[in-house]
Amino acid sequence: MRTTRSLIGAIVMLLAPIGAWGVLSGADRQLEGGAQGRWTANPEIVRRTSERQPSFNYDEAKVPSYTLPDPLLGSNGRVRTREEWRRRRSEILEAFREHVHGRSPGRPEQVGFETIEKQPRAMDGTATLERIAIVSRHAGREHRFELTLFLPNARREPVPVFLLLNNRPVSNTDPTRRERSGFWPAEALIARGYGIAAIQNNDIAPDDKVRFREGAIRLFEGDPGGQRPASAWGALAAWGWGASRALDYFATNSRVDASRVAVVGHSRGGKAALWAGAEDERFALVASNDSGEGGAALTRRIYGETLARITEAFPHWFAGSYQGFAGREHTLPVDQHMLLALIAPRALYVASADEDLWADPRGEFLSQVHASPVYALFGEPAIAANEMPPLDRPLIRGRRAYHVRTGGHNLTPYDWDRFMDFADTLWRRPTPASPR
Ligand code: GTR
Repeated sequence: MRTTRSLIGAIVMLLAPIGAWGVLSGADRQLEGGAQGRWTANPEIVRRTSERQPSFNYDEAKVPSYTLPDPLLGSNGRVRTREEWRRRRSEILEAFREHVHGRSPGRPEQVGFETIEKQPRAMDGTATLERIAIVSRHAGREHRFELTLFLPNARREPVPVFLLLNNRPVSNTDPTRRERSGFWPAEALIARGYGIAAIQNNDIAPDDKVRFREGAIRLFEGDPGGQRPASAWGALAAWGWGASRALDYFATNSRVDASRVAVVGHSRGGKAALWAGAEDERFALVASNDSGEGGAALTRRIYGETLARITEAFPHWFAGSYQGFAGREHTLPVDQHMLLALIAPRALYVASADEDLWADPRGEFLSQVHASPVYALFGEPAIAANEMPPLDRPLIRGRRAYHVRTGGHNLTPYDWDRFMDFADTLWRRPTPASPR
């Protein structure tokens, strides 16, 4: 009797780590080992969130099982080398364009930069402020938007720059610094020797389902009436396009090291930052904060926000075709781990927040896990499903990082400090001592 009971106990213990997630795909199971010390959602936060949003799932045990598409299995068979990955990468990129974000038009016929203001002794003399108008011309039309950039005066050499796609009011990135916001803690970045920049999503494509074309999209398409093609680009792609134009400017500024530019975004801005990094391989680092559904979180993992809800509430963010996958996520040729894989072998930071279950922290972490086979092609170490770190304990693994922070849906000085710590490990490696 006792033996039977302990046998059952042993089986239950063995199954526990799997049952706790209830959702392991084949690949999850493979990457799983032990399960000590990992983050799990706080039951009190789960209870509160489920009460507020009873029609969404916040119960791990109720996440239906799913199987992710294999990023390394392309139309030409299994990818084994970096060279073969290039071809597979184009296939995946194309699938995201066709089914998720739509096709970005690339560079316009002309891009020019006009200095609106230059202030060499900003921030008490510690930084140079530049306000630049980025002017695009195409098919006889013009579009302009503003870039705010602070560069540290203490550095003589070209510096790495963090560029925020700002989805919040412009006061968060105030160039006068009369208003200071933890959403864009510019002084802290300057103090650590980084440049910091921002562009406003709304200037590139208004975040509005009716007016979203009145910016960069109109530059290319004019004002034709009627239906756009199902794979026409949406606002996320337009915001990403704007980030690329900002990078065009950085490449002309001798105080910026354009080979070390990080694109950063929070929430919808984080979704756009990931897409910017996928489309434009000049970005050396991508940091997505609480990007959730349509960002870092796995779409097939039904937890928090869903594809149906996001495409209903924000149809203008995506290509029209994406909505067709509502409730049919399993038929998507891609999932978000493949979006992350498109960034390989470049640096990638995914950040979550403990109270932001809508964005599905675990689903965001699992995307990093399942991008591992692609990073491995470049000699980068894997992140395993059982390695989700505890609260406020960032995991840095080679050129990838992840954390889940205490608190809610927001971009905070804590997040920025961790992004900079990560960048320090990548870009401030001590140069090998020269022989005496
Ligand atoms: C929410 C949306 C999320 C997230 C968020 C934000 O309403 O459902 O996907 O993007 O907005 O951008 O703050």
